[in-house]
Amino acid sequence: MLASTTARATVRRHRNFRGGVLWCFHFRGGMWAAGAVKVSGCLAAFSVTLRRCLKLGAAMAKSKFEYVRDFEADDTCLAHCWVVVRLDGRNFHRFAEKHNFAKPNDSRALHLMTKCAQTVMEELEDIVIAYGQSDEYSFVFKRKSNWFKRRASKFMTHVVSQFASSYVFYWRDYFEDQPLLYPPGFDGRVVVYPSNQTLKDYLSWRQADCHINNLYNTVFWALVQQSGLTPIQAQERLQGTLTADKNEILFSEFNINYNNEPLMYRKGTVLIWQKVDEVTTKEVRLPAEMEGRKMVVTRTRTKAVPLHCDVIGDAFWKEHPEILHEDS
Ligand code: DGT
Ligand code: MG
Ligand code: MG
Repeated sequence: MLASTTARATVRRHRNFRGGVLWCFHFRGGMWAAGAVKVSGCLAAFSVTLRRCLKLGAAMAKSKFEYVRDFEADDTCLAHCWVVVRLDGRNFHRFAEKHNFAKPNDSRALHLMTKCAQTVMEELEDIVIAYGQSDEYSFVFKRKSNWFKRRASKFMTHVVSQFASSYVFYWRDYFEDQPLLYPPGFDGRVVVYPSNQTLKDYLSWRQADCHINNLYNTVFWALVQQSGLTPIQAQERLQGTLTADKNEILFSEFNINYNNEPLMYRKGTVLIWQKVDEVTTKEVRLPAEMEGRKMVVTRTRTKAVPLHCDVIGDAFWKEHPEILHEDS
């Protein structure tokens, strides 16, 4: 019992009001005992105080309720693996309907999702890349991250809560004329990937999912909105069709070349850290001057920058080797 108590205790040195040194024992953020000693030669007294403090600590840690701590699950993510947190909007089918999202893609909604993901990357630590599409975003933590001792619940809850509060906080910046009718929710999960290849395959899987859904939705809504089919009829028309068939319907019936659809819709959004030059104007006023002069100031900052590119092929990983680098 004593061993576990002392392991959690820290000793901090403070200066007391008489100029002596106050050694304080802190236990889980709260100070539970303190011993004061003049540096000038009271080591014996200090050691007595120290022993008393440790005894007191041991007695306090023996609370009969202490055992409940053992019920906490150990959810440490395996060392040296990539930790991925994926979140997804709860019942966004309904949320999109209620908030009049454009079909099949609402660029305001997608940009808002990306703004929230940038906020997550900038507020939290150790995220090297994120990928988003539809109502989901995945965040990849550094292999060597030791943030919150790699506890899965900490990774997941911090990501999801930061994202959800950002979604509400920034809503009006993207939906000026559309009030937020009720608070949206997001679920989250943690998956641990043991190698660079499994991580790349994970991101490829999400991007392939984006492609499959977006192609389907693009044809589906063209059939409903432009050909006047009911949703059931459109669904029946598309049953059993392959990618080539859907491309053909789009081209021959709606004059749409799927490859010319916006990249953000077809590929989703990748967020990576890049150096960006930020240009601002500052007013500088010399003492002799009545009016300030405007000066252009350029600052280089590292920011989470959105890209709408392919992550399935090798080109992306060759162009950005730092993402999978050993030190990540
Ligand atoms: P869940 O995740 O099981 O709680 O249920 P949902 O409804 O969120 O289902 P999910 O995540 O499989 O699918 C995402 C839904 O979000 C899908 O029904 C369409 C909707 N959604 C996402 N982005 C857009 C958009 O830009 N425009 C429209 N109209 N709908 C969107
Ligand atoms: Mg969802
Ligand atoms: Mg989803």
